[in-house]
Amino acid sequence: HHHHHHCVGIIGAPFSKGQQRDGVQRGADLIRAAGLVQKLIGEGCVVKDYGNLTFEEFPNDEPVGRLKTPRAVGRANELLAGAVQKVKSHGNTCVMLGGDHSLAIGSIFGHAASRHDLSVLWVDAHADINTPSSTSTGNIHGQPLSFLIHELHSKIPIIPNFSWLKPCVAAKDVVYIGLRDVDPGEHYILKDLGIKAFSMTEVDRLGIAKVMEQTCDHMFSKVKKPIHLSFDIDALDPSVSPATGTPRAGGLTYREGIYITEHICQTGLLSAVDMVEVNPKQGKTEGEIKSTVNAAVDLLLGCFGRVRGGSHDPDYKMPNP
Ligand code: Z70
Ligand code: MN
Ligand code: MN
Ligand code: MN
Repeated sequence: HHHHHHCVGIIGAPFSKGQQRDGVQRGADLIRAAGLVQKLIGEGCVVKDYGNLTFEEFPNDEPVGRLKTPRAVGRANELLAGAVQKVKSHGNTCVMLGGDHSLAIGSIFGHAASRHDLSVLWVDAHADINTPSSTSTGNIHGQPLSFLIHELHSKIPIIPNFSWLKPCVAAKDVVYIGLRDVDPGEHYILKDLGIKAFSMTEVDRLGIAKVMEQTCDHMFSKVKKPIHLSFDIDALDPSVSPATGTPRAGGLTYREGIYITEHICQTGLLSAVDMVEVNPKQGKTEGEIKSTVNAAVDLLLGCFGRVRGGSHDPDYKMPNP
């Protein structure tokens, strides 16, 4: 199992209109500049970088109900969905570098279009499952799962540039890890739909190893499904990843984050990953930005075979004295 190579396709999505803080559109290029591609190759991956998407501008993107900049978010995700579908059709594990978390709409939809029967592992401080009516901020990055889950279909109104989107994930196929900032309407939905969630309380109670065991038990209760890992960098504690739009105290440690990715890699079922909400403009110092970007890179390396105990090729030859 250990020495197969991973084929990785990277898409950059420099998009910020799912929320209101400038800077998050630079996340993808910073993660690349930290050496992601070379480091993945160093782990034995075959990597194709598909480059950055170019998103259309919508100068008169007035709110629809509470939703902010709906036209830009709808069109960006339509474009991203097509790009993810293409990467999957080439047989790659898709890595989507954000950008904000509204991009999970297109990333998961495009993934589901080529691999139905996905499981979604959502690692985040936030539940991102507000509906366009329950949202108090109007920011679509707080809502992507409501657009994707079959059971919430009746809660989604008609929105310009979203007509391409159909729900593609069942509530039973979603698992959360890291929650610690959940709105009342979101909590209602989680309980109503019985969505599996390991908040930071469960991480504290069980430890990350049991959380991952139970996460996989839940995801693979019947058949082995491809995994979509949607990783919001704010899931990690702000002491590790401060350069993000809404840091929240009491998050996952660096080690817990890495453990999640190592465990998911070992299932052999990882099919797509989002790495989102890295925002250099939210870092107070160069060091804060570096720490956040490095954490994102290390999490991605964990997804693709890096193990902390070290490893060696099967044909490794011990040098003679
Ligand atoms: C809130 C909302 C959110 C990230 C904030 C916050 C959502 N529940 N997600 N930062 N990454 O606006 O719906
Ligand atoms: Mn492997
Ligand atoms: Mn978040
Ligand atoms: Mn999020």
